[in-house]
Amino acid sequence: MERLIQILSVFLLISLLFINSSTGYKVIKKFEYKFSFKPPYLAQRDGSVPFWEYGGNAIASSDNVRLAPSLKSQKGAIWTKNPVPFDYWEVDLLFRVTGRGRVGADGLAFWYTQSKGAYDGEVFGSSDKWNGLGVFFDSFDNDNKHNNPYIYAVQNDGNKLFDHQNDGGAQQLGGCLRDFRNKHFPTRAKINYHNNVLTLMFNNGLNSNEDDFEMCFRVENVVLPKNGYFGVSAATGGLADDHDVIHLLTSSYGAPGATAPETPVSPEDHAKLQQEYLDYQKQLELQKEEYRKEHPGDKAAEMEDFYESDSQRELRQIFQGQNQIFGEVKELSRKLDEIVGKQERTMSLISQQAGAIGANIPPPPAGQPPQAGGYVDTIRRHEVDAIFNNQNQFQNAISEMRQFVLEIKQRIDTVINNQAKAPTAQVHAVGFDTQSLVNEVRDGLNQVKVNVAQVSAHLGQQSSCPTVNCVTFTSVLIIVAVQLVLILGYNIYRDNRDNQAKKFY
Ligand SMILES: [Ca+2]
Ligand SMILES: [Ca+2]
Repeated sequence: MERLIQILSVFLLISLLFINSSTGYKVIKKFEYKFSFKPPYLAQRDGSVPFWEYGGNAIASSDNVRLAPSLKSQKGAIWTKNPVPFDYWEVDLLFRVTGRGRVGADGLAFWYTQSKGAYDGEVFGSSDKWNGLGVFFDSFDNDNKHNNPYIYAVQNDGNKLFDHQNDGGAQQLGGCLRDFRNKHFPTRAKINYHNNVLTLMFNNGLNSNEDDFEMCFRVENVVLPKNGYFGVSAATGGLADDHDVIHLLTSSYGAPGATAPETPVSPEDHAKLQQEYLDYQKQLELQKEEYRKEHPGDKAAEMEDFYESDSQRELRQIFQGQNQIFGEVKELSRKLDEIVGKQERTMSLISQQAGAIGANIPPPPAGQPPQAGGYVDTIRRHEVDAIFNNQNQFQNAISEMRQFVLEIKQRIDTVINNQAKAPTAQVHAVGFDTQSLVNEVRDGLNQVKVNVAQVSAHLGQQSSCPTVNCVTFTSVLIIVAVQLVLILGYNIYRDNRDNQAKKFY
């Protein structure tokens, strides 16, 4: 097992080696698994966390370390077993602080101290008067300045009492106001201590972007004791939150002397490193094989799953990408269905309206072909011609009647003139001339009557107008004019409706 771990550490050292070109120096950053924990095998079956010790009310599971549960006055902490052998480091802390209350308490602390702190101390679950650094995620507003939850760092030389009542007060090295409670995604802090500069970058857990960090504070000239211990602790008070640490990943920076001026890597060196890397991989495989033979069914083989291999990572990324594509395609399909549904509804509305228009048209008479367009019956040409003919006959008959009436009038005038010339004729009340004239007038009137009767009979056959004396010449002209206006109006109306019907389709 020891050998396996040694080889594993060398493997990680080489794989995590990178060149920081911006500073012009090679900076060796190395993942330190002995100062880290992470799921899915955070705690082993016996509840222990490899390379770490926890106590107080803390409980470790395979997924996280619950430092303090959401009960009143709980305290818990987890500390590294061994002192940190490197001077500069970066700690990536993924955690959740969740509670049902609008306000929570007390908070969570990250420590780097000369010696291990307590598991049920006074400062966020660990010891006061520490020598080193404390970074506090302080939920509760003790000084009532309405500035919590607050993140801040306090350095102590082992003699000062923490100013709890003022949330650190003047002891703060630096800090920022960030609400880290009850976030949808876990919150994340990167605490970086390099070349005596302390920096805290914070991810507020509002989205799933793991690189969405913002600067909380940066403090220079921070000198921390060497060979300290890492720890995380939490405490609740009258109010309570769950304080869960999901992972703590430590990387070390090489000591100041370990940073070397930038020199180009020669192809020979590169090939040599590559060969060494391949040799180590082979050796690792051999060792693992031997170990499996020696310890068949041993659960320590789980260490293999502790770290994700390149191919596993690639597979996971492909899987995530495909899930995303699948989601997008599903969304597109749903939108397409919506569009098709809307189109069908529109078509059915159009056909309903067309049906309603068709229902208003009377069916064409039997034996007659339906009208073009099939909408409205109309006055036909021959009917218009018949009306004109009737009107002409009316006009002729009326002219004849006028001539007769004029003739009668002339004859009456003649009779009156004759009587005026022969006054003596009064003795004979009715003279020969007068008698003959009266007879003539009577005959003429009879002839007019006969003619009128003939015209009336003739018109009765062709026209629906009941009698001749129902119309005068002026009224006939008015009727003709009204009919023309009606026909013209009707034609315009019909054209408009035809045009509208065309537009509708
Ligand atoms: Ca506080
Ligand atoms: Ca405060």
